[in-house]
Amino acid sequence: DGSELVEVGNYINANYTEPNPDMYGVAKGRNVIIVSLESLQNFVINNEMDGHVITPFLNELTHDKDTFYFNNFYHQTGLGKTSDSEFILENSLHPRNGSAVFFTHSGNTYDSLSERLGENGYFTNVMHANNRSFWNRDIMYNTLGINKFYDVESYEIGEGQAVNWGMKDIPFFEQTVDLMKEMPQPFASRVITLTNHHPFDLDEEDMLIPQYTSNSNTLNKYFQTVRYMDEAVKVFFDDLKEKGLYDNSIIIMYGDHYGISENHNKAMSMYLDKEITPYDNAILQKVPLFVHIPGYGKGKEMDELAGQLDLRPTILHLLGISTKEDMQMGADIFSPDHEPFVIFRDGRFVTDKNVYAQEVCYDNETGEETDSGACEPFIKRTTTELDYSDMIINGDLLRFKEEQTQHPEIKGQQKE
Ligand code: GP9
Ligand code: MN
Repeated sequence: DGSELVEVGNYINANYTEPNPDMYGVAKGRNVIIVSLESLQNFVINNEMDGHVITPFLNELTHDKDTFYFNNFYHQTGLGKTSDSEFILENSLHPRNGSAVFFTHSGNTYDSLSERLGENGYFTNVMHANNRSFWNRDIMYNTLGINKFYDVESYEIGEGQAVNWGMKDIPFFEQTVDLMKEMPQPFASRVITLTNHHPFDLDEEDMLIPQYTSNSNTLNKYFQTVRYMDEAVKVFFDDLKEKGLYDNSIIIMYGDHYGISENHNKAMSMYLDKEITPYDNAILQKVPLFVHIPGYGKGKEMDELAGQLDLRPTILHLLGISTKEDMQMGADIFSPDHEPFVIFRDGRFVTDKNVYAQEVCYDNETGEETDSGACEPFIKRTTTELDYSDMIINGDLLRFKEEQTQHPEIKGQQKE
């Protein structure tokens, strides 16, 4: 009931961090372009495979003056994969354990990023060349208050323009920019790529680097599709510039979840030239995050430890939109008070000092097992936060918040 909302609300209020005044509103009024980079893990950034650069364009962005590149940023998804990353971005809540929240709780009331952007005059939409019912998106996007879903029907897939799961990223981005040209501004578009998806199939002509050689066909092909996606992002930036949409936008890009599962540890161990422990598996859940603000000029590489739940408050604050009243569990990454503590959906966590995985406490610097005392307080906090997040979702608690804000008299009644 409503009293649970009060309990969770107290927890959330206690964790609220003030925005960084230097960053608050720096992208106010701009179009917002959020790119979900399919299965992109951070280990490929500024790295090579057999002497081949894997992500040349993204590497450039890591030292671009208009870009903040976060090299210590984690995905927090569960079984719902891409849809979980969308849920996290929209709500700054944890997804559900053991099932996809897009399927199980698409009828809830949420206080989504899209809804908040809509209230602030944005035309909100998602662009993704797949069937609209995949991951129950058609239903969930309505629930999240997203104005329009540009699904596969909005795209024309010409001869040779599809591979693997569907439309190739390069023609997808090209048509995406054409569609953006027609949108009312300011718009907020979430753009979801697809080519770099398991089993990482490509047409010969799109293979810009060779395959890796290991016992894992998956890892061998992964480098090639990542390289292709990198090229696609470059095309996207070029097109945005060419079509006049670049300067007045902010572009946020992040990896949605891992692409290489623990089943490929042997091959990964060969590539990284080290044994893969549970500590390493946790560290491998890093995905890159880029916050690109054309013309900003003061961007830099950031090693603040953060996760996907932090995206919602970070984005809203960059646009000068307050989140003080919001039921969110992440915090603005740019806030001076942002805490280096990332909780994974499965109960693992990372702090600046430790990594907790398989019920073992590791030293985050050395990767060595360490006294569990250091992890103890964070184990408790992890359980509490995951429980509270589940309480919000399972109890559909945000519907009470809506009643309270829309009908202040109800709030008064509850207080008595
Ligand atoms: C499907 C795409 C991939 O539309 O988002 O989903 P995933 O399998 O990565 O969750
Ligand atoms: Mn995905």
